[in-house]
Amino acid sequence: MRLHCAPVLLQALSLELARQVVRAPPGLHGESVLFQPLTISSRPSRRLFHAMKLHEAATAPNCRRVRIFLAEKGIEVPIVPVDLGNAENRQEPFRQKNPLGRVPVLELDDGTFIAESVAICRYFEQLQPEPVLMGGSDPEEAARIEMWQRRMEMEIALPIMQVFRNTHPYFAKLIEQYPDYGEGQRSHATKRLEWLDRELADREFVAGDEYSIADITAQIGIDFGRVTRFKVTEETPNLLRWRQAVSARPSAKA
Ligand SMILES: N[C@@H](CCC(=O)N[C@@H](CS)C(=O)NCC(=O)O)C(=O)O
Repeated sequence: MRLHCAPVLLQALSLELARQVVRAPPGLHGESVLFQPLTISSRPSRRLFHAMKLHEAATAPNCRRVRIFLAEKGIEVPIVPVDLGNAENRQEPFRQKNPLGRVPVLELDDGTFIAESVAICRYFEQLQPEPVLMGGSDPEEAARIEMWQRRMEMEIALPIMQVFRNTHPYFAKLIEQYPDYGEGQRSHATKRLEWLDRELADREFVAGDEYSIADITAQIGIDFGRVTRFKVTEETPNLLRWRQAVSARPSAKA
């Protein structure tokens, strides 16, 4: 029993202490929170997050998703660059962090690794709920945001990334490419962008009237599409208006 309980209690304690630490005004609305060596004065032996690191690559869209998310929350995490061009992510010791060899990976101070960009965002959403980006305690809101987050992931960002992976010379020496599949994903993504334009006709943001992770996922996918000649033009005016709005947010620079 103890064996099972101990990690759970430790996790709960960490979460509570983390909440105490990060309950500062978010950066876009005030001071940012820097996850640096922390000493909680009444308990100097407990130092949380002193080694938290985000292993990531500046040009990778899934990494940018996390950076934008953190910028919106006003959270800063020390970054460890991973050299994708030289396939650092495909070699040891990176594979010990993520056997799939993908970035981003969040390294917690106890040596735990969290891969998958949305899982990393979820971690920070729970540490610092405000501003709400993944749905608060309202089940309907959370489900709606999740629905749109998944749609933006599966129908917009992923197809655009597959065009790059399967047709761009960058990946030619790194993976086996399927150019026909890549081109198929281009026409799929193009149709889905037209669909998203129609969806945005009657609301400000992807999941409703509030900005959320669904906007971030669409943004990183569509922005990344520039590399493979995706353009947002007057032909999709609602999408253009939305894109200008998310691009004007300070987090877009992340
Ligand atoms: N589902 C993963 C996908 C991660 C992913 O595909 N990362 C890309 C960068 S955006 C990567 O590591 N590419 C390097 C490679 O495949 O060699 C997530 O959301 O984090």
